[in-house]
Amino acid sequence: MKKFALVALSALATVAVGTAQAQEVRVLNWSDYIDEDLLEKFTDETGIKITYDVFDSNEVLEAKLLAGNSGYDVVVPSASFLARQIQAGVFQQLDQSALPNSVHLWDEIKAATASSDPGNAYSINYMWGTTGIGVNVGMVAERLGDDYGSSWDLIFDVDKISKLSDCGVHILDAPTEVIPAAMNYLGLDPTSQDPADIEKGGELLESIRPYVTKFHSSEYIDALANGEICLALGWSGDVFIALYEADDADNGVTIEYIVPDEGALMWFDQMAIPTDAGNVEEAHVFLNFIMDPENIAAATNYVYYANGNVTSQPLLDSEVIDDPAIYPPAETQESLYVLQPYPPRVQRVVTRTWTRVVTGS
Ligand code: SPD
Repeated sequence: MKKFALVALSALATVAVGTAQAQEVRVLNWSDYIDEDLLEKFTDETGIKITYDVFDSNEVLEAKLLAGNSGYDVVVPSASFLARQIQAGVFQQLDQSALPNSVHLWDEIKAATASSDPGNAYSINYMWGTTGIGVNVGMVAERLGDDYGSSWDLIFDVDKISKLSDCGVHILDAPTEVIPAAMNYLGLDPTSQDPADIEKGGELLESIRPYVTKFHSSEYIDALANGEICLALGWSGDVFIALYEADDADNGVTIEYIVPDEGALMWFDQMAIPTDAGNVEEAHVFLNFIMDPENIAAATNYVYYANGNVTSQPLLDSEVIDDPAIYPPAETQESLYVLQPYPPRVQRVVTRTWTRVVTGS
């Protein structure tokens, strides 16, 4: 720990108090992913100052990490990206002796994340969720009828999405999630790494592109909540944030989150410490704080994402723990798939395909 240094300077018994070296931790997390009161609580409890920045794309985070010297002590890649980053030497192994709260982690989630991080040696789960559809109930019912269903048809059937285009459609700018969703809709294995399957997913996306207002990974929260858009391919908790924002605003907007019938991606966001982090001890203190059941329950109650901490579950609001779209029951879980990291050769195909979808060239 860096503490005040008291240094005797001379025989004249002059005593100087050395410059206080404030302890700090620098965290880079997804946008709209924490209750800021929790950050204040961290500093109040530990005396460690926190610098907190946000991002909204695994690809952007990966580029920063691979370039080195990111300047961050804690970052939060999704598990399917983390695996490749561990192999590239981006992260350091966690010091388990500094993480006593890891006893609260949920074995089921640990087992799932171990396929990307064997033994969970480099990361802890922060939150997990699904990638599905956010709907403005009134606007979509007006255009498709009350029985608009719960299928990926809403996004991938040209006949349906073309009728929703005028009320606004956002799709995540997340190639490794959206292309597999399209492959899944086509009846292909969404986890396939065959370039021909990825191309087919891309072709389907190109066919719906004229009806998409924007590819973006965070603006859809406010846009859904304000009634600026009626459809979003987005992340579970973000759609719930929009739902409750609209409720609070009492603006007549009703939002629904759909885990589509055909199945959806289940993903895991993992906190990890870069190899070149400057504040390793403080980073562990932060991870341990996050794993305190009371703290992670507060985070989940605020952002509506499920977490990987089993002891926190009795502390969750019932509108969170009892919502099957946030904590999916076993039967829903059967329709969910988990992605494995793409090797660089396949990742290049995904990136090329996505550029064609988004730019139309
Ligand atoms: N607003 C927080 C969004 C967090 C989304 N994590 C993305 C995981 C994708 N696999």
